[in-house]
Amino acid sequence: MPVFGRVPSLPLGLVSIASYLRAYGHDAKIIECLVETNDVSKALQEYKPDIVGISAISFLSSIEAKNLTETVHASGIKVVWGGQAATAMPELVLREAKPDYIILGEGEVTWLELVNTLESGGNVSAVSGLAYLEKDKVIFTKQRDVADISQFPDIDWSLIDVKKYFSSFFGCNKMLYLHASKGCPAQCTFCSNQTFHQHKNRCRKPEQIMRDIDYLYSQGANGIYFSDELFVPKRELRTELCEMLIERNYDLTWGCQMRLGVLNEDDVKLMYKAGCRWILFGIESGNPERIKSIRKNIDLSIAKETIGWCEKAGMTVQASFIVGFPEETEEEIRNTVSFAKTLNSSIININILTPLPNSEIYEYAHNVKGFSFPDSIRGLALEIEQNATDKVIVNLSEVDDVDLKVVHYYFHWRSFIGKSTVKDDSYGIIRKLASDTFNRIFKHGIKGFFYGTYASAKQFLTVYYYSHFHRKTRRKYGLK
Ligand code: B12
Ligand code: SF4
Repeated sequence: MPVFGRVPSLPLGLVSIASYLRAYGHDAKIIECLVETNDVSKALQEYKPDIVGISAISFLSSIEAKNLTETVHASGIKVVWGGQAATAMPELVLREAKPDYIILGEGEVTWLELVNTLESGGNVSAVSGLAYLEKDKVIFTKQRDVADISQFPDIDWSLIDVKKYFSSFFGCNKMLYLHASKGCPAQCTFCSNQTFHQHKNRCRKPEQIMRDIDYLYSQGANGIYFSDELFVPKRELRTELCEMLIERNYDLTWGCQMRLGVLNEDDVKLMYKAGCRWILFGIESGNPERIKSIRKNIDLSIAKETIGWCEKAGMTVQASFIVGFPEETEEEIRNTVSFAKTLNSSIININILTPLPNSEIYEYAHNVKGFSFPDSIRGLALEIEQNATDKVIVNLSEVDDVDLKVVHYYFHWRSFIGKSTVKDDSYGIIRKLASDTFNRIFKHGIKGFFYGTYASAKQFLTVYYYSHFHRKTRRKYGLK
C-alpha cells in the first residue's frame, strides 16, 4: 500500500548495493515498503534473509526505519542501517533505533565485506566504514575511502519494477532518478555532502550510464533527473554521454545540477541537443565576500553569461540562493536579491539556511548561537528536515525571521506565476508545476487527492501571505 501522501522514488542506493552483492555471488532482494508490501513480517518469512539492510536517507524516513528495525529484530534477524541520515548521526541512531550495525557512507563495498566477515565468523572490527554498539560504547571502525564507482558492476534492474516509480517533473510524467556521478570536490561550509563523499567526484562509465538509460527508456521513462550533486564535471565523459544520447535520439528529456565554471557555451549546446531541459545552479549569494567565506569558490562574474547560454539554448534554469548566513546583514541580502534579478533565469530560489548535520555551519550555530539538534529521530525529522528551506530553524543572520521568510516566499511566488523562457515549449512554468502536482495527486487515489489538495492549498496560502503582505519589508529588499 503506498504510504499516504508520499511519492515513491527509485531506491537507487539499495538497487546499487543489491546489484553489487549479486555480482559478487550473494543473493539479494529489495522489499520496497512504499510500493510493494506493508507486511514486512510476511515478506521476511517468505524470503528468509540472513541479514536486512534498511535505507535511511533522511530522518523523515528514519521514523519508519526505526519501526521496521523492531519488526525485523522480532524475527531474530540482524539489521544494518545505511544512507545519509544514518551516516550523519550514527550515535543517535544506534542508541535510539538499535540497528546492529551502521554502514557509514557508500554501502556497496562495506556491505560485501560485512556479510563475508559475518558468514566466515570473522571479526567485524576489521571491516572499515562501520559503526556499532559494544557494551553501550559506540565503536567506529577505520574510515573507508570512497569507492571507484567506475569499476562497479552494471545495475541489475531485475531487482525492481521501475514503472512503479515514475513521477512527474518538469513536464515529464514518467521521470526517474539516476546517478551518473557522485560527490563534489567543493567544500561549502553549509553542505553535508562533503563529509559523505570526502570531497571527491567520481563518475560511472558513460557506456554503463547509457545502458541504464536504454533500459529505463525501454520501460517507458520519458525523463531522467540525474541525482548527482554535480553532474559529470569531467568534460570528456560528459561529452561521450551526450553524444550517445544524441545518437539514440530518444523522446526523453533530462535535468541536472551544475556549478558555475564547469560548462562553456559549446557544452551547453551539446547538452541541450542531448535532451537536457532543466538545470540547477547553486549560486548561494550575490556577495563575493560571502562566496569566499562559505568556500563556494565560484566566480560570480560568469553567472549571467553561463545562465544566458542555457536559457538561450532552451533550458529552464533554476538559480538557487541562500539567505540567513552567519551575521548576514540587510545590505547583503539586498545585494543577493538584486544580483539574482539580473540573471534572467527562469526560476530563482532563495532558501533559508538550515544548519545540516556534518556541516561546518552547524558548528557556528552551535558554538555561537547555542543551537543544538533535537536528540531524537522524530525531532530531527519534524523540527529540522520537514520543509527545512521554508522555516527559520535558527536565525544566524542580523535580520528578523520575517525578513528571511518574505524574501524566500517572494521568489517562490515569482516562480509560481513566472513564464518559462523555454523556447520549444509553449507553456510556462506555472502550467508545468501545476500539471506535475495534478499528476501526483491523481496517481495516488482519493486519499492522495485530498491530502495533496490540502498540502498544496496550505503551501499556496503561506506563499501568498508572505509574498503579498509585509509591504515595508518587501520594499526594504527591493521586491516590488
Ligand atoms: C533522489 C533523492 C531523493 C528522492 C528519494 C531517493 C530515494 N528513494 O532514495 C526524493 C525526491 C523522494 C527525496 C526526498 C527527500 N530527500 Co533526498 N535526495 C535525493 C538525492 C538527490 C539523490 C539520492 C540518490 O539516489 N543517490 C544515488 C544513490 C546511488 O546513492 P545514495 O542514495 O546516497 O545511496 C548510497 C549511500 O547513501 C548508501 N546507502 C543508502 N541506503 C543504504 C542502505 C543500506 C542498508 C546501506 C548499507 C547503505 C545505504 O549506499 C548507497 C550506495 O552507495 C540526494 C542527494 C545526493 N546527491 O545524494 C538527496 C538527499 C539524500 N535528500 C535529502 C533530504 C533532506 C530529503 C528530504 C528530507 C527533503 C524534504 N525536506 O522533503 C526528503 C525525504 C524523503 C524521505 N521520505 O526520506 C538530503 C539528506 C541530508 C541528510 N540527511 O544528511 C540529501 C543528501 C540532499 C541534501 N544534500 O540535502 N530525496
Ligand atoms: S558545490 Fe554544492 S554539492 Fe558541492 S560542496 Fe558546495 S553545496 Fe555541496
